[in-house]
Amino acid sequence: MKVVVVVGGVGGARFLLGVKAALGLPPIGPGESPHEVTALVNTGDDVWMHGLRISPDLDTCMYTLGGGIDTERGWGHQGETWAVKEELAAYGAEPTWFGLGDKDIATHLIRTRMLRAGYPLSAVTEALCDRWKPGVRLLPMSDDRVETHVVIDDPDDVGNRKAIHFQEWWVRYRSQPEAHSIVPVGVEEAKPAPGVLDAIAEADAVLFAPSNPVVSVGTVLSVPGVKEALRKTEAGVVGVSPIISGKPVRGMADACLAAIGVETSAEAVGIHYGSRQTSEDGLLDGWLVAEGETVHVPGVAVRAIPLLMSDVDATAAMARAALELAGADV
Ligand code: GDP
Ligand code: FO1
Ligand code: CA
Repeated sequence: MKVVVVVGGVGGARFLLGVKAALGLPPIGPGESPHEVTALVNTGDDVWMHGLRISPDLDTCMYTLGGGIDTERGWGHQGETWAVKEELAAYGAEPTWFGLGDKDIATHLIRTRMLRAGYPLSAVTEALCDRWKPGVRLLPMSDDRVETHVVIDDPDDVGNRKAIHFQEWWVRYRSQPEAHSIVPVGVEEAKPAPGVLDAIAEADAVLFAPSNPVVSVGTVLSVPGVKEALRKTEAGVVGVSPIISGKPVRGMADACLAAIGVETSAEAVGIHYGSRQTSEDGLLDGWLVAEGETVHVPGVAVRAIPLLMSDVDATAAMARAALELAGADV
C-alpha cells in the first residue's frame, strides 16, 4: 500500500512514527515492508541563519524517524552541545534568539554546501537521509525557496505594519504580536518537488497529520498543483485534528488560525479543509477528531477517537483509524 502523509515538524514526525507502526514497519529506522510511506514536508519554516540553510520541519522528521531527535524539545539532536551558539553570542552575532546546536550545524553545513553546488533541496534531503534512514520517503513540498512571513504591527513605527520571518514571530516573539496575515512568500512561483504530485496521484491513502493547519499543512497545500492533485486522486483523503477541546495540543496554532479567521476548534479546522465530495475546493473525505467531541463537517465522514500521541501504540491506533476512514485498512 502507498500512503502519503502531509506533515510539518513535531506533530507530523510523531504521527509518521504511528503510520509506520500501523503498517508493520519499525517506527524508528528502515524496515522491510510491502508498504511505502511518503511524507510531503512543509518547507515554509526554512530560513538562512549565519549563512546556513535551516530546514526545521524536514530535520525534525528526519531526526525523529532516524532515532536522533531530542524527544523533550521535539527539535534538534539528542545529546546536543552549544559551543558554536555560545561563541556566536560572544561575538554579538545576530540572531541570538535562534539556537543552532553543534551537531545540528553539521546537517546545515552539508545542506548549504550541496545547495550552493547546485543540488536541489529534494536531492540534499535524500543525501542526508542516507545517514538517518528514516524508513519513509521525505519529500520537501518544493525545491524552490518559500519562506513564510507574518505581518504584525511595527513596534518601532506606530500605525504601520511590517512582515517578519515566521521563525522570528514564532521563536523570538512566541507568536505574541497579533498576526494580521501569514504569507508563504514565493509560493506562487514554486513548483512541487519532483515526486510530490505523482505520490498523490498513485496513493492508496492520503493523510493530513495533526500538524499546524496554517503554517504546516496549509503551506504544503498552497504549493500550486497540490490541491488539484488531492482533489483528483482516487485515494481517500483523511485529516487528523491537531485541536483537542478547542486548544492546540502543543504550540501556538491558535494564533495562526486567528490570522486566517478560523476558530480554534476541530470543527472549524475540518470545515476549513472542506469536503472533497460536496464543495468545489474541499480536500477531505474523512476527519478524525478527539473522543468525546461532537463535530459536524458537511460532506465529510467524521470519527471521534483518542487523539493524543502519548506513545507509538496510541499513535499507531490513530493512523489505523485514519487509514480505515480513507478506505485503505491494513
Ligand atoms: P511543528 O512544525 O513543529 O510546529 O509541528 P507540526 O505543525 O507538525 O504540528 C504541530 C501541531 O501538532 C500542533 O498544532 C499540535 O496541536 C499538534 N499536536 C502535537 N501533539 C499532538 C497530539 O498528541 N495529538 C494531536 N491530535 N495533535 C498534536
Ligand atoms: N525553536 C525554538 O523555540 N528555539 C530555537 O532556538 C530553535 C532552533 C532551531 C534550530 C533548528 C531547527 O531545526 C529547529 C529549531 N527550533 C527552535 C524549532 C523550530 O524553529 C520551530 O519550532 C518551527 O519551525 C515551528 O515548526
Ligand atoms: Ca513547522
